Amino acid sequence: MRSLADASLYAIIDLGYVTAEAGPGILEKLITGGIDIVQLRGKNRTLDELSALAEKLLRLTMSAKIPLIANDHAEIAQRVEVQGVHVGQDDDSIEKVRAQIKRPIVVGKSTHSIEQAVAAEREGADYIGFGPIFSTPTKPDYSPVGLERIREVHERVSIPIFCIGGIKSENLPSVITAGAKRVVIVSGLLQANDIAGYARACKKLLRSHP
Ligand code: 3NM
Repeated sequence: MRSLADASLYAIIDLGYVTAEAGPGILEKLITGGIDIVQLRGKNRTLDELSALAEKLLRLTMSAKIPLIANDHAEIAQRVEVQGVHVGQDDDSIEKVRAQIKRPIVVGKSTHSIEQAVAAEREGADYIGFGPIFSTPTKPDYSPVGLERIREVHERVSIPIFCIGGIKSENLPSVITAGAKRVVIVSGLLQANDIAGYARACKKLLRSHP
C-alpha cells in the first residue's frame, strides 16, 4: 500500500460531479493516470449508498495498492475496509473516529488556517488538507487562504499537507512554486476530457519539484 509520505496527488470521487454508477470507471482512469490516494465524498448521501460504492472502489484501489479514504463518516470505515476517514472542522474529533474503528486507520482533517493546521497535527491527524487555496465551486462558502500561506504552513506543520481548492493543471505550477508538495484536485480531474492524461500531467509537475 502506498504511504502518505510517498503521495503527492490526491483525487476525490465527489458525487457532486460524478454519478455513483460512473464512479468505478472514473477511478480506473485516475489510477491509470497515477493518483496516489483517493477519497469518496458524497454530501447528503446515505450510508448505504456510500458504503456500497466504497466496496466497489475498494476492489480497484486494493489492486492498485493505493489508500481509499471515506469522507465525513467513520461508519463507512466500520462497514467497509477502507484505509482511512477524512473529517472536517465540524465533524467528529480524530480521537472519536479512531476509537470507533477497531483497526489502525489513516485520519485526515480539513484545515482552513495556519492555526487549524497546527491544531490538527496536535490532535493526531495523519495528514491535513489545507485550503481552499483558490475560491472553488466545489466548496463555495469558504474564503481562499491564498498562495502566501503555503510556505508558512509547511514550516509550522510536519505531517503531510495536501493543498486543496481550485487547483487545476494550469495553476499547479504556481502552487508548487509557493511551496506545495502535495495537492488534492477534484473538479479539474473529474471534468477533464482525458482524466488519465490530466492526472499524469499533474503528477509529472509534482515530481519535477521534489
Ligand atoms: N475541501 P476543487 S476545498 C473538498 O479547503 C474541498 O478544505 C476544501 O475541489 C478545503 O479541486 C475543496 O474542485 C474543494 O476545487 C476542492
